[in-house]
Amino acid sequence: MRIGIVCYPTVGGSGVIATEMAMALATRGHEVHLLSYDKPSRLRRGVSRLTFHEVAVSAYPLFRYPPYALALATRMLEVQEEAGVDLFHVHYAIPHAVSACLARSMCGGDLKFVTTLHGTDITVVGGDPSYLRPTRYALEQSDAVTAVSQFLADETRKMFGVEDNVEVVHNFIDTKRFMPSKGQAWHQREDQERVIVHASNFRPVKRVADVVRAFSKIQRQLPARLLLIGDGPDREHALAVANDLGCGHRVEHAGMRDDLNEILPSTDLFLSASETESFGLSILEAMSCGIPCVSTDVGGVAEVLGDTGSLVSLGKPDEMARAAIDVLTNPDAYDRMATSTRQRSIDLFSTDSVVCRYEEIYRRVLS
Ligand code: GMT
Repeated sequence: MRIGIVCYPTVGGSGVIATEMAMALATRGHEVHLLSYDKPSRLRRGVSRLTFHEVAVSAYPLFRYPPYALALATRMLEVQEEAGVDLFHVHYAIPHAVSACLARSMCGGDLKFVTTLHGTDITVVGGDPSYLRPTRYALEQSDAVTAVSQFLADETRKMFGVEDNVEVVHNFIDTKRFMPSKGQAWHQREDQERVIVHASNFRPVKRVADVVRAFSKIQRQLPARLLLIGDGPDREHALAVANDLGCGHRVEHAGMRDDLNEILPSTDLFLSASETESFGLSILEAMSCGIPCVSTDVGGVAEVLGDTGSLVSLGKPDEMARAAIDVLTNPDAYDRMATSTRQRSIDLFSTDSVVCRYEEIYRRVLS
């Protein structure tokens, strides 16, 4: 098939999944066209049959907000005409699905598109009255709509009243790139220092300060350090909280990294304190590396973790700390958790099985 994929290029999960999908589909023999306003950070060089198309938006002084949705619709149309794309797969509804509708209208109705919902496009942004109606319209016009968790599919039905089926297709992970290390776990190392990790875009919804608060309790009882990966608006606040709590010297901010698959295996526990998380891709990345996770029990996280991690209440860093200390003081339970978390990522979330499901959806849409 000739497939156009539209995504945000940033280090957010939707851009990561879309880019990994583009590469996986090209590797499986499809011709893939990836459209975004910048080269996605996860895009690796030298993947044959994969072409990146930049969407350029002109910054005319009259425009307070450059009309990206229009520029994207135009680029989609151009790519369809030049490359004979069979269908587009847009990741994150706003505004990508609306641009797809416009591109379809501009070419006389002959453009198929599948929309994948990722999270805040429904749970936060989609509820904004200024986005709700065009987003609902675009979902109704989509040839297929998928959501990355059952939680998100249910939310979509509730918030948007979309009658048609919203199919659940979970996110996936390359379990051969994200692998456990052959190094030693904390209980086998001489210093026994536990390396705790958190990776996110540091948006308020991630509540990174709660991760720091939980860590502050943990490090009072165990030798530990916290590695914060990623960047965003709450970075300064999180680091200030660490200093206020007197554990700043044990917190390292590693910034944006594209070598997570190399960093995660050398850590011992992943913490996530999000307020909402439709899936939690970074949790899955840690799981695939055999790193146990403690997360708030929100959104679709339980679907990802199953019984291989610990779920705690939102906004209760003390509870998070207790769960983490339990895991990090019992070597046998820790090893069991590390094995089962890795196995779950292989059994349920491997790239091939999930990409196959998308191929079936494409075939159905095209038939
Ligand atoms: O909504 C965001 O925070 C960004 C969004 C994205 O574009 O990365 O993240 C969402 O999609 C990810 C990939 O499907 C999920 O793993 C995240 O859980 C989801 N974020 C939220 O629901 C907050």
